[in-house]
Amino acid sequence: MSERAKAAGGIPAIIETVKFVSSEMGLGRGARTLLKLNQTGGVDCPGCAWPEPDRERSRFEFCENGAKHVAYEATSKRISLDFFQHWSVADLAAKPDQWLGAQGRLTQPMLLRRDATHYEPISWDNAFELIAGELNSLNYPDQAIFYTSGRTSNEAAFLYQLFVRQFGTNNLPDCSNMCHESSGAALSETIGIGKGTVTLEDFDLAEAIFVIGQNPGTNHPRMLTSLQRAKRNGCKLVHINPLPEAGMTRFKHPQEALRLLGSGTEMADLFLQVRINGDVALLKGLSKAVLERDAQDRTFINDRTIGFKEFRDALQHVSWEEIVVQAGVAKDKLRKAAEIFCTSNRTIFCWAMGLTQHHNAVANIQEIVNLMLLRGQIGKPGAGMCPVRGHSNVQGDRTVGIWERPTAAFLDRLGTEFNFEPPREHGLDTVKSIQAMHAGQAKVFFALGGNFLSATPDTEFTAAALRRCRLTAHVSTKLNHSHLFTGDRALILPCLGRTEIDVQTSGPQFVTTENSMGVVQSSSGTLEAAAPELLSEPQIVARLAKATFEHRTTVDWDQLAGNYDLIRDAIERVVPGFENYNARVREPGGFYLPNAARDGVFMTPSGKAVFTVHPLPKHKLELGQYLMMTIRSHDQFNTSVYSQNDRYRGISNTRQVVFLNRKDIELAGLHARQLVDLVSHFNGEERVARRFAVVPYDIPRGCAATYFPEANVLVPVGSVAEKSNTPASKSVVISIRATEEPNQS
Ligand SMILES: Nc1nc2c(c(=O)[nH]1)N[C@H]1C(S)=C(S)[C@@H](COP(=O)(O)OP(=O)(O)OC[C@H]3O[C@@H](n4cnc5c(=O)[nH]c(N)nc54)[C@H](O)[C@@H]3O)O[C@H]1N2
Ligand SMILES: Nc1nc2c(c(=O)[nH]1)N[C@H]1C(S)=C(S)[C@@H](COP(=O)(O)OP(=O)(O)OC[C@H]3O[C@@H](n4cnc5c(=O)[nH]c(N)nc54)[C@H](O)[C@@H]3O)O[C@H]1N2
Ligand SMILES: [Mo]
Repeated sequence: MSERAKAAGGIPAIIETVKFVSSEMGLGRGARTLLKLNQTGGVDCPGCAWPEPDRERSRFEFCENGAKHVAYEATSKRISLDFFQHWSVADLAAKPDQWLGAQGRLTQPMLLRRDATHYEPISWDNAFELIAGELNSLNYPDQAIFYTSGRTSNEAAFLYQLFVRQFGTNNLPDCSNMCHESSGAALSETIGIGKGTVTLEDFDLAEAIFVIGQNPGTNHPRMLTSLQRAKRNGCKLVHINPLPEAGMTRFKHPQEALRLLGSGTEMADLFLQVRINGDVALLKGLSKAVLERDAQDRTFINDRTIGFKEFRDALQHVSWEEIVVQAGVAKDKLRKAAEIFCTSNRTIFCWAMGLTQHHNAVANIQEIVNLMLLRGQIGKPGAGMCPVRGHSNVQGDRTVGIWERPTAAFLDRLGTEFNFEPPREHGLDTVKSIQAMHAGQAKVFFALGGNFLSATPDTEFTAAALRRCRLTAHVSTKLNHSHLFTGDRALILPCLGRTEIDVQTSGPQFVTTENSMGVVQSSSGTLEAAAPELLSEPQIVARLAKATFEHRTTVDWDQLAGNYDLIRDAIERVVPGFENYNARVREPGGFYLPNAARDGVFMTPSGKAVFTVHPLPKHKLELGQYLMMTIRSHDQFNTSVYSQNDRYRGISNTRQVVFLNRKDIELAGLHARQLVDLVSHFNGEERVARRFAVVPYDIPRGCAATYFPEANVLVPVGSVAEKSNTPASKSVVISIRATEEPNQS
């Protein structure tokens, strides 16, 4: 453990980037690839979903972490055939995710037979036939589950959902179920669209930006550039987080670092160190302060919203005492934040997983909506809601139909376009899929990307669920734990990554993605395929569909997978907002999807934005219990772990740590670096994670933090957010026990 970093970015970020990229890719190939990243006509960074500037782009539109995500995919390391001959599945299963990912790219389809100890090669044809055989022998289509992770392009995602719905089910869980589902649910109900309402240009106009429950220095580093620019325009920044995250405190832009060599830009004007899940209280405090100052926008409230009176009356019954205790933030600090909020005429609220992964996640976000409606801050330039998405195309996948609860209108258009009757009954989300497999109700699990086992809650329960399947099959670029805790039989289907050249019968293809701000843009790979056997994701879906349906299909799969323009034409006819898709996406920078709320129109049943009333969450921590959040380190992309370091938080050579307040450590009779076992408590059940080192940290009393995915064993599968069913992986109740050292004798 070393000192916590005082600033994010700077020269250490440059050194780290060069080291990692050159070790994975070689320096020349690495540099050539990075210079294409996020350039018009180049590769859309497979890292986060933060947008690129619409007009001028710098030569270096990428960050340290984006560069690492690219190098991780574009590595020159390969998993060869002897690797799988050498390593048994059991031995591989015991290796950490970091080791598995570091072995290089997957190069050929592999099969794990029933009761076999090792994976063996299989041809693509045989692999598709095997899956088709299992699918066609199910009693009914809902016994199959089709997961998607958010790197999948619009084209692959659209084709995939078409295949799944022709097969006859809406069982399309995705990573979004664990991510921004709560934002989608909260915003659709209140402002009539489940997406954010700002564009990048709004950041230049904003007078105040609130960043709550998000760590952009690590997870959306390019966002810091926008925040820095905003600051220089005189915008005020407020950071609301249990942790004083590095990038939000001070930021040295890596591209300016060489020039500046100073201490960087002072970022947040105000830091509110909220307790974990104290945000409903905190946001209610801000709303209360707005009303007390009589700073609400009466015209906006009267003309454009409903439910204000109920909201105001309910708020009167919430006392400042309760607010201060639950938020863990003093009243004068809340007043300072309210002062910034009330004196700004253009305010943006940004948030991510710190708000979406709690029982009351939907309430968290709807309290932001309440606050913003009070001052009419939605639907005008320089103001609005900004849920900052995670995976680079998680928003696009949902737009083109990856959703277990599709609207009737979408299914109608899909059915008309392809001349079939799509299933109407809603399907299973991620948590329900795990439960269905565990209960033996689902038998085939197929994943287009991702690492289902490590990303989902309750690792041991999920492993048992996967083991009860007849077949588990994964389309992947890298080896991960989901390949190693399998059904009776398992398949690894290796695919092209986004950085690679994709040639189909009609010639070289590009794919498209949608970023956090609803911009649809193209992405073309520049590197040779990692191995000759790799297929593109659309090709894999098409061949699987052909094997499964034979003549029972209304779709010309070969034609679509042979020319992605045709897939885009079909998307244009099925999904509103994609008019002239092929032409517009070829223009530099792509195009914006329509967003009524951004334009000030609320597509709710009443045509108005809706105030909502939520109770203060109940916290029932017993003595010796803590509320634990599972968060990302600076050196991982979700379950892909790059190193054991977390530079900004001063952690090196380990991820098995639990961050605790010094005073709590003292009171519990623990000491720094001591190894402890963490026990989570839910409905009388206990789950244990062993041997975590205690780290004293600047975190509120009663709170704890651990890393995802190591701590996922502690997240109970049944502990979910209301309405969105997102695992409450930032609200885990734990207690701490000294680790019993194994008996030496
Ligand atoms: N380098 C890198 N980039 C990524 C990813 C990655 O793993 N690595 N993942 C991508 C994905 S899929 C996503 S969804 C995003 C995730 O981006 P983030 O949401 O920033 O990711 P987390 O590490 O989960 O961080 C949550 C933040 O919320 C805070 N927090 C936790 N609980 C609370 C709370 O109760 N209240 C408040 N106010 N704050 C809280 C934590 O202290 C932390 O700063 O990043 C994307 N980008
Ligand atoms: N406790 C806890 N759990 C969490 C979270 C948390 O904060 N705390 N965060 C949640 C969130 S926000 C998310 S988004 C999920 C993430 O869940 P997932 O999206 O399922 O997980 P990833 O780790 O992003 O997936 C990594 C794998 O994707 C594959 N891959 C990478 N690129 C490609 C590609 O181009 N094509 C294909 N086919 N495969 C590819 C590689 O094989 C790699 O091993 O995890 C969730 N789980
Ligand atoms: Mo995410």
